[in-house]
This record gives sequence, C-alpha cells and structure tokens, in this order.
Amino acid sequence: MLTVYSPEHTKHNPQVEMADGKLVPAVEIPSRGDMVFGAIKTAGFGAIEPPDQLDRALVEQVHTPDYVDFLESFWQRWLDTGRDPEAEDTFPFVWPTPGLRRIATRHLDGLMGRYSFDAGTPMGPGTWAAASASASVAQTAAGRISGGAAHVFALCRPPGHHAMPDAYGGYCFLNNAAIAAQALRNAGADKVAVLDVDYHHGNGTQAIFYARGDVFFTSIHADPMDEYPYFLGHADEVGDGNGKGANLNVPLPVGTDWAKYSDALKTALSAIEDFGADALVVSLGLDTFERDPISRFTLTSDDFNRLGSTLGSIRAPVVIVFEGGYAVDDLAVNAVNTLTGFLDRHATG
Ligand code: OKP
Ligand code: ZN
Repeated sequence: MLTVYSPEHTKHNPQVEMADGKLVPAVEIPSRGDMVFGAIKTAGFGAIEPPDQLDRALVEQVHTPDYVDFLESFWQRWLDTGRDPEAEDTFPFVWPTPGLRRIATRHLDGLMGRYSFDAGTPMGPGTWAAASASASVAQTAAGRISGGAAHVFALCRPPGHHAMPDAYGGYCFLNNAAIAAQALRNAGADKVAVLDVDYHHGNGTQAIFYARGDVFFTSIHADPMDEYPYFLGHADEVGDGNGKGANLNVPLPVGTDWAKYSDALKTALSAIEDFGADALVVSLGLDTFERDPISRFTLTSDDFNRLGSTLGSIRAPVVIVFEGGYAVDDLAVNAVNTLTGFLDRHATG
C-alpha cells in the first residue's frame, strides 16, 4: 500500500492552545506526523511518496475562495499590520454569532473571527505551508485510487475533518477528507462515501456535503451533547435537499468500548453498502484510544487491528486519511495495527 506524505507538516508547530481557562501545551504537534511516518517506514507497507502540487480549483470546490485566500495570506497580513513577528500561536476571540454581521473586516482580529469557529486552534507562520501540503497529500492519494490503486494511506497533518466551507477550528484548516472525496468524484466515481471514525464528529465534512446526494457522510463519534464539537454531529442530522438521507451520525456515549463501537461500525458500513459507494474515504482518527489525553473512548491497541480489519471488509477502493490521535507515543503501534488489520482483509483489486 502506497503512503503519501509531506514533511512540510512540521511547519505548523503550535506551542500552546487554550483549554481549561489557560494556555496549555498544544497536542496537535509535529511529533504526531513524525511518529506515524516512522512507524509506516519501519513496518514496510510499501512506497512512501511526496504529494503533487495542490490543485487550488479542487480546494475551492469544498471551501470558499475568500476563505482559502484568508488562510494563505494570514501570516503576511499579521506582519504587515505590525503584529508581533515572534508570535508563534495566534487565536481568534470574537465571532459573528447570529445577530452580528458575518463580514470580512480590515482588522485581522475581525477576520480571524469571521473565518473560524473556535479559540482552540492556534495558527502561526507555517500553518498555511503545512495545511496546504496536508491537503495535497489527500488530493494525491485520491488521484492514485482514480488511477487504479485499491487503497492508499494519506498521512495528513494537520488534520482536516473539522474544517468548514469557510471556517477553521478543531486543529483543522483545509478539509483533507472532503478534498479527497471531491477529487474522486471529479475523476469519475459517481458515488463516494466518507466514513469518519475519529473520536470527534467531522462537522466540517458533514457541512460540506450536507445538501449533496453524491457524497454519503457517516460518522461514529462521542455524543456531541458531551463532547467537542457540541454543535453538530447529533443523530437527527440526516442531510438536506438532494442530500436528504445521505448523512448518518452515530453518536456514542463517553466510555464506549470496542464491543459497542464495533456495533456502530457495522451500522455505518451497511449504510455505505446500501448507498452503493464506488469509492470510500476513511477519516482515521486514532483518538478513540483508551489513553488518548483529550478523549474518552476505551479502544485498545489490539482493537485497532480489529477496526482495520472491519474497514477492510468494504468492497470498494479506499483512501485512508489520517485525522486525530494525541497519545503520541502510542500512535505508531495504533496506526500500524489499523493498517495491518486493513491490509489483511481488503481486496487488492
Ligand atoms: C480534533 B480532531 C480539549 C479541547 C479540545 C478540540 C479538539 C479537536 C480534535 N481540552 N479541542 O477531531 O482529533
Ligand atoms: Zn478527534
């Protein structure tokens, strides 16, 4: 199995994030990507290749052009407007909630609020370089599927599934999984499914495809009544317009173990089968792990082998897109277990 990877991810190097009323050490850090890369190399799953150049038109099929411009120009504008050039982590702190006007202001603090939905996502000098490289990794992996590969691992960092059409948040800037799904559609797959197994609901991916019937989105995640991102990911969100019936959320209680998790996985996979997907994108978060520092499911390292095997039962080509997972020292074994389980089961063509 080919892995697509870019070392550019290290340029997004946040030091702190806001949590629990203070600045705490950031968890979405370069060592995450380095750890998974090292593990893939050692495991010898196959070639590891760099991404192609990012296709801006593709990105603008899932994000608004003004949002992409904002991300790309952010750091230069920070410098041009006399802000601290030594700042490593910047945070929004005012948002145009309903009743306020959602306008792109001249002041960067207003712009950051306009184009974000949380204060938990530090942005710095290298964020665009890393986020755009991450998106190109997903794009390239999808391209290999369209070229005939049965499965490709997109080793993306930063993650993408929280990124909305025009807002960043949840450590995400560009929606890598949505970009992969759109690339598959563009290359001729009539029906694409996205299965999100990150601990957190993929609100961005859901929002991007919510009114579309050509991309089925299903997510298994901690109940947003109790967990981030709170304001999306509930079971009654079933899609809109042409997308009605093409969205399936399976929220699970905090504390969920593999037995309960695997039931939900069967539900999601059978819905994908019913939809008749020509290709599948998996948003692979490893934060369902029992020792993840910010999450509260109880999957073990062995369970990731079972997860991979269950994912491998799908009878369609698969792009696996890396999302969350913050128990850095356990990411290597959990990633390798997932991919080993997957490859043992998934048909190669
Ligand atoms: C990103 B991905 C914890 C704050 C949590 C947001 C979590 C984003 C997760 N103190 N902040 O889905 O893994
Ligand atoms: Zn997550």
